[in-house]
Order: sequence, then C-alpha cells, then structure tokens
Amino acid sequence: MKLLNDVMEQVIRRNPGEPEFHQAAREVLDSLEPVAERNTHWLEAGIFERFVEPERQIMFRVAWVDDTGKVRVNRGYRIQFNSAIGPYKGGIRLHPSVNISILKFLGFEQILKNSLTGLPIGGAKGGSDFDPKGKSDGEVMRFCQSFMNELYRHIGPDIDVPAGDIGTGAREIGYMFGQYKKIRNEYTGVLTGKGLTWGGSLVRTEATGYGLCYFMDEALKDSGKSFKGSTVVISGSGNVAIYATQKAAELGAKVVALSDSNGFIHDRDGIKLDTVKKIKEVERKRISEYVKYHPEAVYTENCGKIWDIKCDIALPCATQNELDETSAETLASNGCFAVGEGANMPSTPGAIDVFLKNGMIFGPAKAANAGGVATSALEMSQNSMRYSWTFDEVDAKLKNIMKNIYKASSSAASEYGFDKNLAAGANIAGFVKVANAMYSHGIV
Ligand code: NDP
Ligand code: 2IT
Repeated sequence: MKLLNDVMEQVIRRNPGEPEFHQAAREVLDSLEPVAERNTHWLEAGIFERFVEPERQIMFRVAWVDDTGKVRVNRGYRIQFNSAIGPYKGGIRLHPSVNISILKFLGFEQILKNSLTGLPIGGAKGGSDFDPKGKSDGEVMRFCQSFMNELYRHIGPDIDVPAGDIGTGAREIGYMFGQYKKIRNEYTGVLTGKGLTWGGSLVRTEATGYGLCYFMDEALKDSGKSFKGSTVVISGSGNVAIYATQKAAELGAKVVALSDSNGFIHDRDGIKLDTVKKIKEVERKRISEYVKYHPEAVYTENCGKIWDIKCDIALPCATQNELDETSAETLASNGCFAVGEGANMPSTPGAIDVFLKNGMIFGPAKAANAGGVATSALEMSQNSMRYSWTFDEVDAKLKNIMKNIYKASSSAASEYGFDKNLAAGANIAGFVKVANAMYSHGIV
C-alpha cells in the first residue's frame, strides 16, 4: 500500500475531467513516496493533501470587440497554486486549448520548478482560450486590456507576477503592462518579460532555450557526452525552440529540424536561424515558409513525425504530450541518447518509461526549462533594486542556476534510491524546500 495513494485518489475525485492535472500529480506523487516514508510529520500535517490543492483558482469573463465590431467573449484564468516560498509566479498561456486542467497541471509543475531555481518564488499559471493567431495587433491589444481589467486586482509585485508562455510574448506583455500601469497608477515589476527600455531584463528572451542547453550540457558531460558534433532535433519554433537552437549551435551541435502545429522542416545542413527568426518573430508566419528561402530543406505536414528524424539529442519545445511512447521508441532505435524537455510535460508517461529503460539521459521539464522563470526572478530582483545587470552578468547567473538545478536533481535522485532518474530527483529536490516552508507556516 503506497502512502500517497489516498492523496492521488482525492485528486481524481475532486478534479473530474482534468487528465493533464491528474497526469502531472501522479508523476510527482509517485516519486514522493520515499519522501513521505522519511517524513511522517509531513503526512500528519497534511502537507501532501494541501500541496495538490491550489490556494486560489480565479476564473473570469474577458469580453472584447474584434475589428469587424463583433463582441467576442473568452474565459480568463489564474491559478495561484502555492505561495509557501514566495509570491505566486508563472506564465500566461493564450491558446484555444487552454482549460482548467491544463492550467492546473502547469501551475502545479511551476511550484516545483520555481523551488528548484533556488529563488524565492511560489507557483502559479494563468491564461485564456483566446487565440492570438490571425488576430490584428488592435484585437490582441483589446483582448489584453480586457484581460487585465480583471486580473489587475489579483496580482502585484509582492503578490503574483505573471509572465509569458505559449501565445504570450513581448507584444502581449507590453499591452498587459500598459493596462496595469494605467489602472493602478504605479510603475512596478508586476510582470516579467518586459521590454528592455521599460523594466525588462537582458537574457529573459533567450533564457528558457539557453537554460535548457546549459542544463543538458551538464547532464551530457556527466555521461562523457556533449553537444559538440551531435545532431539535434527540436520541436516547436517559438520562443523556447528558437533560443535552444541558437545555444545548441553555439555549443557545437547541428540542429536539423524545427516544427509548428502544422508540420516540420528538415534541413540536413543545419537550420539557418536568421530565416526562422524573420519568419516567426517578425512576420508571424508558418514554419513552412522556410523552404521558400532554403529549397534544399524539406517541409512535411504532421508535426508529430518530427521524431522520426535520426538524431543524437531531442529537445521537445512545443507543448504537452507531444512526444508519445511510439515516438520515444523510434528515437531510441535511431540511437538518440538524450532528451531534454524545453516544453512543459511534452513527454507522455509511456515515453518517459522508454527513455529510462533505454538508459537515455532524460532532462525533465521542471528542471530543464527552469531557466526562463529563473531569469524572470532575476528581472524581479533588478526591478526591486531599480538597477540593471549586463547581458554577461545575467547569463552567468543563469548558467550557474542551471548547473545547481542539475546537481540538486541528480543528488536527490541518488539520495532517495532513484539512481539516475533526474525526473524523480527534480520532484524531490523541489518538493522538500516547499514542504519545509509549508510545515513552518502551520496549517493554513
Ligand atoms: P510560443 O508561443 O513562442 O511557441 C510555441 C510553439 O509550439 C509554436 O511553434 C507552436 O506552433 C508550437 N505549438 C503550440 N501548441 C502546439 C500544439 N498543440 N501542437 C504542436 N505544436 C504546438 O511558446 P513558447 O516557446 O514560449 O513555449 C513552448 C513551450 O515551452 C510550452 O510548453 C511552454 O509552457 C514552455 N515554456 C516556456 C517558457 C518561456 O519562458 N516562454 C518557460 C518554460 C517553459 P503554432 O504556431 O503552430 O501554434
Ligand atoms: O513555464 C514557465 O516556466 C514559463 N512560462 C515562464 C514563467 C515565468 O514566470 O517566467
């Protein structure tokens, strides 16, 4: 009988129809069994039951007017999951698939990720089922303003500090910040990912992708391997994928593929990142455009097939459950020896089993992609100090944080009998700090 079975059963009972949240909770609770065995005082204090229950879940109407004059209604959310070690912190996802299950899984993962950074930030996530794709700048602005007309009352630099995620980049953060400042009449670091002339931090744009490569570089070194000379496949072509591509190439790898939700490009000579940046960051077009500039590359519809490309290292950087067991088997049989998760929960539980069974290096999302939120926390520090660090200063701090996350995850894995399982190690290392804080705060 497992000690945390009842906790998992309660999650399922209390949150019906939320498969992504169940998936994330199960994965974490499974690795916390030995922690529960060693800390019966946490069991008695209901730490585990409290840990899986969000402190606050906010859901609200977002009405706005489109360019034709039609009234549109979306749903906005903010899940303030855990504030034991700092103010709530986490991104805002704008995507038609957004629902309470997805945001709860993301908020839950964020608690442990933020703890792993070593910085004082709690866990949260928010967003809306609004789809920025195909909308004009004016429509995006009116949506963001309406979203903030409600969200402003729940956030603040010492309460909850949102940031970017899928569909929320510099443009959206700008509109949200402008509206917050207008309503509150205050200039504070209430959001991160801000523009460089109005409180943003150098390296925040690059941080998640760079951090992913710094983390994987540590893990690879530990196994006598490296990015140098390796072939890398990266899914997605958004913020995380673009800067993972840049850093992997700087570290000597050849990135040969990128994707979006329609399909993927395969460029055997190595992806030309300037073209990708022009298509995605400037023109906001589809990745298929790439072959117009580089006819030697091949575009294939069906983004899931990207994992059929032979590679040494795979970095899923698009979305949850994008890499399933079958794709994992294909990667393994093609000789892939490392998978690093830039996206949140991109690998299904079946895929993770395949990685571990095949002795592949597996960098789990909450450790491997923590560089984004870590740099957000550095942005908060700079805002509080009313000061800015240079690019190299922030980059050095980021690198050091990622090294420490690797060390903490791998040593927790060994200490609790999970050998080289970095996923279990990251869950444990992240959890212990939060549980200690919750225990000190009493039953609240
Ligand atoms: P972007 O919006 O910049 O890019 C998302 C990319 O993923 C796009 O190429 C998009 O393609 C693709 N994508 C999105 N949804 C799907 C889907 N359902 N199926 C296939 N492809 C899809 O987002 P980010 O790069 O910021 O985020 C990517 C992942 O990284 C997410 O899981 C996010 O939670 C995670 N993450 C982001 C951090 C950050 O700092 N931004 C930090 C840590 C994690 P398309 O254009 O077709 O939709
Ligand atoms: O998933 C994530 O860690 C993010 N989207 C970044 C969150 C943040 O607050 O920078």
